[in-house]
Amino acid sequence: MMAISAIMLLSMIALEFVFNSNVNYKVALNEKERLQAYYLALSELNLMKVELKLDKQIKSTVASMPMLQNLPIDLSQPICSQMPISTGLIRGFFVGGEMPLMKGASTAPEAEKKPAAAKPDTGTTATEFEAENAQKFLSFDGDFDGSCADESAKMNLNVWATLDPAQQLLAGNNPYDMYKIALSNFFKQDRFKKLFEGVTPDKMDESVRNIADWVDKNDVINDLGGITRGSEQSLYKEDDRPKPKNGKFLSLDEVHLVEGVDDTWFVPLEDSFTVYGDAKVNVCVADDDVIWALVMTYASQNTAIPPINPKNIELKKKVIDTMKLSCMGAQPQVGKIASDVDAALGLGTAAQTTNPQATGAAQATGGFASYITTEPRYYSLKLTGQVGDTMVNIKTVIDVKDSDPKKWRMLYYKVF
Ligand SMILES: [Ca+2]
Repeated sequence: MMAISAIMLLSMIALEFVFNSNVNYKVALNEKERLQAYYLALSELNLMKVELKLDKQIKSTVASMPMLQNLPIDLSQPICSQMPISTGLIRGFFVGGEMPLMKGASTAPEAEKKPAAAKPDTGTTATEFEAENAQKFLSFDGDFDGSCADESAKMNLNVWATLDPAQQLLAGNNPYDMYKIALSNFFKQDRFKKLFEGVTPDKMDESVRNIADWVDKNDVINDLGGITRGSEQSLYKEDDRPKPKNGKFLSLDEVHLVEGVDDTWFVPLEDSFTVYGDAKVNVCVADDDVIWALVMTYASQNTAIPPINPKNIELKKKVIDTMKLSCMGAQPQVGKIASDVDAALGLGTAAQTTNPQATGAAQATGGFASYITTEPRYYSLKLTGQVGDTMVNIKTVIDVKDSDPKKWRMLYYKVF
């Protein structure tokens, strides 16, 4: 009996030992893979930075080449979003026989059919060399991938931090109210109807009002038209509830703290918002829904423009198509885009529309040019490194204002 117990005990200890060392090994392996994946994600970050640096350079080169000017290339989209570099892309490009060098001299399938010994004579030596190098370069374990987005293509939820709700204008809404109307217009679009099921238009306006109140400087609830309604804090009575910040959101996560902001609609729409930059939206890169919300807001502020029905899909298409056309080329001009949009909205000829901006009332509402920009500045990057089943993500936001990438500020950095 004693012997049997001893054997059982010993085998249990042995089993435990094997189990433990197996766990330790797996933890160590996981750590190693995680570190590898992290460095792969960092490689992707650096490649994205190279793409951003080359962005302007490549665009101006393309724009200066008459041969290429007639190609239907939309240069307003950042290269890093049109062609994000990834191991998949590099492998497909270099190793998959899709090398541009092959074109002209001989087609890829022909080159493949030829015997290996004859290959160096076919003029594809460079291709062979590059493919071999690429294969060597890609011989590491794992993959990286990424995506980039121009933050100025989104609506900034921090605009109210620097705007005065009590600002008096001779005509129309002040900018504080105008950006609230723009955000409401965005939410109320037909396309998002399902997201807002059970939420009345009044509730949507209240949520917008609460977002503005969260970041604006004062402590009172500000309704449209300079009306105030008691203390902002009255909406956040629970002791443990964070109170309005009277300052800018540091990230979109903070927006969830605002009364009335619901995950059911805010999360799906989050990609349309930013906390970086100014109020101006890069319409050449923005989503159609963001553009349409801005256009509707602008049109409602300008009495010279015939009233717009938000559901007028044809007009929406016409305005957006017009805008995309004005955005073509290496350096789209804000003034041209604005006057083309005015023309599409039925506001006389393009020549006339530049004048009203000089008059007092129109200056208050600013003309469409005051809503838009074509200069990207803040980019958010999502980078992924993967080794085996281990995946590491990096999310970062960089300010690319300086021409020297070493001076680019990193505004946000998160590894998860
Ligand atoms: Ca307020």
